[in-house]
Amino acid sequence: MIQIAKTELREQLHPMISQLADIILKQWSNNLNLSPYQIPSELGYVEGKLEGEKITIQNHCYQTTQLRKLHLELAKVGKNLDVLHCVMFPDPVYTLPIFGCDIVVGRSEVSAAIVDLSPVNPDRSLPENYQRALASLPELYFSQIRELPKWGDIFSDYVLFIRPTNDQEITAFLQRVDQFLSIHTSLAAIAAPASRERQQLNLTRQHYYCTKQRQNDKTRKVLEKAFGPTWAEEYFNNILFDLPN
Ligand code: BLA
Repeated sequence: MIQIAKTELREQLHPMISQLADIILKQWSNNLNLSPYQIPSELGYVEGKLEGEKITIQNHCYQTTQLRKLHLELAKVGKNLDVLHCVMFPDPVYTLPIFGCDIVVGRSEVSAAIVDLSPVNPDRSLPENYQRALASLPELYFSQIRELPKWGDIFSDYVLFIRPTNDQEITAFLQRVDQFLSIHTSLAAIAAPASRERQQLNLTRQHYYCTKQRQNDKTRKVLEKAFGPTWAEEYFNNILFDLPN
């Protein structure tokens, strides 16, 4: 099991976030052959405060043969904003979707919970084995489905973007993330290298994904307020949504 360096931060976060962090780290350590991924050591655990509230960020980063970067970030902003951010970027040698998940809790209410296996096919379709596995999951009902932002054309038809309204919906969302991760870790581990041409396309699509995610002004605003615009821009480009070489 992966050890959490600073358990204190996780314990201070909303239970939906600490439960999801457990689910993600368990899936990674049980189902993948992880190697460490070096991020600049000063960015593993970050505290910032410019205007207003203190922000604390904790990063976990790993890699496998097929996945160039598995990133889980937990953040606490002042007393009232908790965030979980997770992306699993494939190595472009493999034609695999990009797993992404974000949970935002403001004043103890979960305002946004999103999870997706985002396609790297230009027609936004997923590989057939993913489609089969996802189509066989039971249908879920959530009372508040949120509208995707303008930059959200990167997401698949299986994206789940909700504002959970009770504990049942929170549990259902967590289960769905667990199922996405079971599917993804098992299918990613058996993926074979793509043709040279396809690898180039995978790279281009990953650039597109990162370019779109960097347009999330809500995330940018939080980081800018705590660390200033230059730091926020660098963090976006080098830690959250860095492009593969
Ligand atoms: C929304 N993300 C948000 C919001 C905040 C953050 C404050 C607004 C909450 C709301 O609309 O209810 C903040 N998210 C952060 C911060 C970090 C973060 C500070 O990750 C990191 C330090 N965002 C992602 C990933 C996805 C994602 C991987 O990082 C999806 C796979 C999605 N976040 C996402 C979306 C919204 C959001 C779609 C709603 C944006 C909107 O409605 O305009």
